[in-house]
Amino acid sequence: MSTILMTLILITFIACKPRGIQQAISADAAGKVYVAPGKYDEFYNFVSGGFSGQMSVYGIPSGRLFRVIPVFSVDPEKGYGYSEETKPMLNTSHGFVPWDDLHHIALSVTNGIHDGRWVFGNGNNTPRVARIDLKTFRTVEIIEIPNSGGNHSSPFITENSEYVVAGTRFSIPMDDTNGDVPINTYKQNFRGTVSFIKIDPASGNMNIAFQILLPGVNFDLSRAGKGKSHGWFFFSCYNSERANTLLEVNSSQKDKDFILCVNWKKAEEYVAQGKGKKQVVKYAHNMYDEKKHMATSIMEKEVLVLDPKDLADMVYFMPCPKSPHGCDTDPTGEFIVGSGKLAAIIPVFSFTKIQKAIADKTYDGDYEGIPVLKYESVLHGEVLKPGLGPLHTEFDDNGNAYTSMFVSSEVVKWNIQSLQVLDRVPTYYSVGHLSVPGGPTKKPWGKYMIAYNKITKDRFLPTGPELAQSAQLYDISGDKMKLILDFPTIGEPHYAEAIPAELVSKNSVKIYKIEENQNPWVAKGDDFARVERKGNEVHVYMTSIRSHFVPDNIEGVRLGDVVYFHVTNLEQDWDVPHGFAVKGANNAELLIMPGETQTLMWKPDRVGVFPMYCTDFCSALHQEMQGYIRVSVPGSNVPISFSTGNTTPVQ
Ligand code: RUQ
Ligand code: CUA
Repeated sequence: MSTILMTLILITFIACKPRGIQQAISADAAGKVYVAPGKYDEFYNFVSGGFSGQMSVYGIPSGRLFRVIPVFSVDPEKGYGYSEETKPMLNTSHGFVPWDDLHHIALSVTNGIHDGRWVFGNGNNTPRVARIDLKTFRTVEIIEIPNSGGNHSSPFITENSEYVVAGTRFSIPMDDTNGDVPINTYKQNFRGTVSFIKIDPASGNMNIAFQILLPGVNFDLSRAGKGKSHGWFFFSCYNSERANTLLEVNSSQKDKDFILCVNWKKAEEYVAQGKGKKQVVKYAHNMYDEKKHMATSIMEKEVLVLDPKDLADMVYFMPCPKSPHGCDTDPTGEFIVGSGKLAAIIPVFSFTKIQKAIADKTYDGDYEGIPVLKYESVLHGEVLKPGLGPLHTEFDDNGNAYTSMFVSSEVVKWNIQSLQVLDRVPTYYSVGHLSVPGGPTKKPWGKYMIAYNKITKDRFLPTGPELAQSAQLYDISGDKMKLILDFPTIGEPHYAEAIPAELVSKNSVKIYKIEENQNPWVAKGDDFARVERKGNEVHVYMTSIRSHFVPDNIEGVRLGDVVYFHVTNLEQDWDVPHGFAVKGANNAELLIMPGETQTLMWKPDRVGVFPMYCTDFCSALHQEMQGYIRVSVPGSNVPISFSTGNTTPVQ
């Protein structure tokens, strides 16, 4: 093990030790984060949930949690992934995958500025990209990525939301090859790809436009160019050693790895000229139809691959010390900051110099056939002694950068032009990503910086072996950064973005119009409520409205039947969902929004009478919102019958 690595690991342990909290907070902090009851926060903060697979939404500056948006993981609270309508959202080429690991957030942008339309998230494990509609705060589309493993450098976005990208963290044998190869043939058989997913400007729908075939390195993070560098994309990568075992040591051998510079406008030209090769692959593409209240999943069969070996002037490698993680472009698009986890400096690259080096062919040889630009020729300069373990950089509206230092547990503020360190503040502890509202856009809103930490020892009341995950809010409106709030988060927060609240709140959907409900199983009023048998399937078309179900007594189901409860919420009032649950169902509840239809599948496992009820406290008579369903023996001649309010005694 190299000594630098040993030192860093040692320092990691020291850094994780609790420090005194006396220096933690500035005197006027409470006033700065206090949002009085009934008042709204200034920003929405969309925070990735890491291994929870979800995204959560907080208010800034209060740190109040508003919502957890289910994305890649099932969510019994909302019935997501449990209702028949939402199950297809989690379909993949591997079948139903009810969990993932969501690291990064990308809010849609127009002209490089947040537009409040969609937020994208990546699934790291079974490579996927999701789109959430900010009118409903619901996941409306998920696309799987072929030729990929560990979709980490994703879903970063171009300045007019033309594309979100997906880069492989794990290189793998390509999907159309016989993947049954010895793992130690990594160098021959494993490749990396970066995918460009086209966003339809009107609908937001995603489609993989092309993939670029690359050497078997580990792509880590990425950022689009903007302003003058619009048309380019930058991806950090580590493991240029192309090791396949004990990466901890074996991928940290070289002094420099790379940032990949992709000229995606050039790639588009090649695509238009028919230069891509169609490859047979298999990946799921899942979409939620807001009128049908229902998702469909289709299996796509082809992807277009561009190979830089045949296509010049499309990709270049730029040396970057050492195992770079974050790769961030400043608001002007001129500067690209590489953060080498094991580097003692932070290199800042100049887009103008990159263009000149390319024009002059100032190369330092090639890497697997791809030109490597000379480090000195593309460097704007290095931030000296920034701290230890630089990971990620965000920007304010005054030409300053904020870099998280994982090992030394601090945030360092520095000037992009002069590269001078201006300020540093401790974080508690081991900070990962940072978020400045608008920080990755052309127009940072400044004011706050939020740090998402990996370790929280001693910051919150203990909760057993696993402690609260945490974020810390800093005021960056002055010269000095000031810690003003700690708040716990859901899952493990990685990246987050924050956006002025009014860009989102004004578009919020309040209800779904019942007359526009096109769900095939809708019952648009009590007159349409019914129970129908189709072979061994029993379909219950049920309505809910304060405070009853129609029907609330159902008989004629037999053991061995599969029962589908299609529940339509007839309410047309904001914030009046009804829930639905039945005893013993190997399923979650449904939570049905006003005007929406959702379906719960239930396979009764025994004979008897089963209660069902509304799970969401919807009115003073919510506890009365209940019913029964009777299950008889197989072959029983109890006829299908259903009613609400029928008090006729049985003879
Ligand atoms: S990462 S803590 Cu998965 Cu974005 Cu850097
Ligand atoms: Cu409906 Cu409670």
